[in-house]
Amino acid sequence: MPKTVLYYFPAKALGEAIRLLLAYSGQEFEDHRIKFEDWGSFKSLMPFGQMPVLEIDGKKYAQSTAIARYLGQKNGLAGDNLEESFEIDQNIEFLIDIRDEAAEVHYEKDVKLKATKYEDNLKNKYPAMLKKLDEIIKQNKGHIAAGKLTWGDFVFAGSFDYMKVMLRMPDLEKKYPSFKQVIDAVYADEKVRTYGEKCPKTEF
Ligand SMILES: N[C@@H](CCC(=O)N[C@@H](CS)C(=O)NCC(=O)O)C(=O)O
Repeated sequence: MPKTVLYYFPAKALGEAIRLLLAYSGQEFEDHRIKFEDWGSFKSLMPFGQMPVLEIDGKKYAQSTAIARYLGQKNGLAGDNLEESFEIDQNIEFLIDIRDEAAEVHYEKDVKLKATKYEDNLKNKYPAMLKKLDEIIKQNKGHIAAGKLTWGDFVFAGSFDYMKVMLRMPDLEKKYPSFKQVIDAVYADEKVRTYGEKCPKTEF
C-alpha cells in the first residue's frame, strides 16, 4: 500500500472532497490537519505554498480540483467518455464560480464594501447561480454531471458546508433539496459514511 498523506487545515473547505474520495477508495491515509498557527513552517514545503496537498510515496500533488479529478479517475468516478468528463469539469468550474463569488465577499476586509458586495450578490448573483445549479443537478438525477456518481459529487459534498458559510445560507439544502440529494449519494457509500461518522467535526 502506498503511503498516503493529506495535508490540509482542520477544516472541510477545499480538503474534504479529497478525504471523502480517499475514504471511498478504501485506501488508508494520514489525515494531517495542520493548525493555522503551525502553517508557517509547512508553507514552503508545498508546491504552490498552499493546501490541500496530497502526498503519495513522497510525491506531492497540489490543487484541490486536480487532485479530486485524479482520485476520481483512479477509482471509477470519472466520466465514461470525453464528453462526460468535460461535463463534470464544466459543472465543477461553475460550482467554483459560485464559491469564489461568495468567498470574495467573505474575505473582504473593508466593512462597508463587504456589506455592499454582499447585498449586490444576494440580489443580482446568488439567486440565478443557485437556480442554475439546482437545474443542473435535477437534470442529472441528483448528481453534478453525467447522471451518475462522479468525483464531481464528492467536490460538491465536501465543500458544501464551506459554501453555506461563504454564502451566509445555513439552510441552503432546505431551499434546494436537490443539493441534499448529491450529498446523500456520496454518503450512501459505507466507507464514506464511516469516515463521516469518525472524522473530526468542524463547522466548515
Ligand atoms: N486553487 C487552490 C487554492 C488553495 C487555497 O486557497 N488554499 C488555502 C486554504 S483553503 C491556503 O492554503 N491558504 C494558506 C496560504 O495561502 O498561505 C486549490 O484549489 O487547491
